[in-house]
This record gives sequence, C-alpha cells and structure tokens, in this order.
Amino acid sequence: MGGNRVGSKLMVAALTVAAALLMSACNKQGTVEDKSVGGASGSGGTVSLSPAATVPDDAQVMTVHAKEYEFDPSTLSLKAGKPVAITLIDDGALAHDLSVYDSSGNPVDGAITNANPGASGIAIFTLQAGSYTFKCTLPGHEVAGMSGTITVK
Ligand SMILES: [Cu+2]
Repeated sequence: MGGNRVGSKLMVAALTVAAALLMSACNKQGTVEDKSVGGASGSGGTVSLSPAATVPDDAQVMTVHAKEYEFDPSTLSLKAGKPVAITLIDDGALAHDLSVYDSSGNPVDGAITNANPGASGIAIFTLQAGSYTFKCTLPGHEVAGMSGTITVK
C-alpha cells in the first residue's frame, strides 16, 4: 500500500525535475558567458556548468548551499565595491539557482548562477553599499523558503 504513495511522489518529483531542467535551459540562454568551449559541439543532452570563471585575487569568496527549500547561509554580509565570488553548491535533489536583486527589486548584473543536484555554479559580481535580496527563481522555490538577504557595507 505504501508503495503506491511513494510511486506517485516519485512521479511528482520527476515532473518537477523536468520542469526545473527546462527552466534552467531557458536561463542559460540568457547568460552570455561563453568563453571558448573546446571540443566538438552539439553532442546534446549534458549541460555542464564548469566554474572556469576567473576569481579576482581580492574577491570575497562565499559559499552558499542550496537544497529543498532553503539556502545556507541565508544571510550574507559583504564589503562594498569589492568583487564577490559566490559558489552555489546544490546539495538537493532538484536544480536550483541563486539570483541577487537590489532594494528596488531589480536583478543585479551578473549576480546569478545555477547548479544541478550534486554540482555547483559560480557568480562573480560587485555590489555597492545597501541591502539586497537573493532567491531561487525556479517556480515555487522562493515561496517555499529559498530566499535570503545580503547586507553590503
Ligand atoms: Cu530552488
């Protein structure tokens, strides 16, 4: 009897993953960070976000873990005017992303990354003093708890 319940739960999870993958595929097209990707193109299927971005020497290096449905930590304190490199590590079973918004709710340029389960992504950007928020943009994730705040001084 319990088997049925688990089965339908898995079904829902599979659908959610499919939706999440579609979403992140869309997101990827929006980002223009295409350094030379060696090798044959178009073998399709696998999306690997290699964190090949160069982290500046003076960067504030942060790590944020994501899972269903929270960020850890969900509160960050950063220094103004200094590059920050946030590595998003996905400890969950679904894909997640991390996107930063200013106090007016506008996305901060370059302050977005995403990760698939068991993998990571990196975002490098610089903030001026102020209050910012970050969230996962996948449907339902922010409401479920995937949001946080950034204080920059
Ligand atoms: Cu998420």
